[in-house]
Amino acid sequence: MQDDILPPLRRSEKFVRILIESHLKNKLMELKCFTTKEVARLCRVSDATVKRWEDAGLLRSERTSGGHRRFRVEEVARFQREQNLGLKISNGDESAVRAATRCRASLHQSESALFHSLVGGCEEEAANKLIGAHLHGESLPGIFDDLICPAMRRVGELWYNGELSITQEHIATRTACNAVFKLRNVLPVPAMNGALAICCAMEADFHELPTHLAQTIFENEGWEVLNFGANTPLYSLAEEIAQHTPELICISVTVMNDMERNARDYKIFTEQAGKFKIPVILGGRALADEQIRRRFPAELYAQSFGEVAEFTRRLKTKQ
Ligand code: B12
Repeated sequence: MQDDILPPLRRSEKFVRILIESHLKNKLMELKCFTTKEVARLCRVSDATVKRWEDAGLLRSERTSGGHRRFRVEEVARFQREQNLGLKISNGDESAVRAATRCRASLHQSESALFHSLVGGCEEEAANKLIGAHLHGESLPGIFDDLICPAMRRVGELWYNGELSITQEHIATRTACNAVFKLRNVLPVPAMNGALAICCAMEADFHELPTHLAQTIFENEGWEVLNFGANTPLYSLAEEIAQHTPELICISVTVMNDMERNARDYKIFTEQAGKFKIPVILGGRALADEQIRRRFPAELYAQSFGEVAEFTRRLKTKQ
């Protein structure tokens, strides 16, 4: 039946149905589709390039009722696969595919998907999981606290139980670091607030991943960051403070080997930080020990990257 010969009530019913369908379509598209900007970030090209692909019919899109382009997840995946974009296999991934298959066969099925990508050394796969979580609205601290940390904790447990070798642990950490760098590259650039944060891990602590996570959190809040990485002597950090006078210092302590020496160096270091009224955040599993906390006073003992982000935001509002 044609629209113009429908009785008035039927016509308004049809109008309401169209409205509901259009609303549902928009909602569905929000759930399962990427915006032009998101596709651009995934493929590491500009928004204009994505629009050109769409205009040329290479990448199919749908339109919202407002006329905006929306790209279905499967369509973007097809396009990336066919064009070898964004999902390219990077250094180490090819041999890693075989290693991953071996690991997947021998390890428990119940491990997280990210865990498998990390232990298998599949950088792109791991990065896509993190980027996917970000695009689906997971916060950055959430990605770190709820995806990366549990996967790395599992790596540590299996290593401790002798089910993963040291080399597999090394591959997992390197893969996690590289995946975090890739995620960092697609994060929207925040408005910079002109503040500087310094982060590192304490001397004799070789765990570097927490320093990269802290760095990314600060950057995401609009801070400039100097990350000195693992194994940073406190006397050397004190010199950097005098030179750069940062607004915040964040030190990661996963393991504490020589507590007496570290406590001595830390006292001198905090005197220097105190002169410039610079707050110090300490984070890491070594700080779970009450005795260690007593010897290492700090403005915050962060137990999660969510707490770091929160603390940083509160500092910012004071400025
Ligand atoms: C990778 C790894 C290594 C690598 C690091 C490589 C690298 N380039 O970074 C290498 C091989 C060097 C290594 C060495 C060792 N490791 Co190690 N390692 C790990 C592993 C698997 C992952 C570490 C990691 O990056 N985690 C990611 C962080 C962010 O997660 P997390 O530690 O759970 O942190 C949580 C909080 O503590 C907090 N947090 C942690 N750090 C920070 C920092 C900031 C700033 C903030 C805000 C929050 C925060 O947030 C997280 C969320 O809750 C852990 C397992 C684990 N549980 O993590 C073991 C682990 C930390 N290592 C351990 C051990 C024993 C060692 C060695 C002593 C082994 C040995 N006998 O040689 C040496 C020590 C070397 C040294 N002097 O540093 C133990 C520590 C046990 C303990 N006493 O607490 C663990 C827990 C493994 C285990 N299950 O037994 N390790």
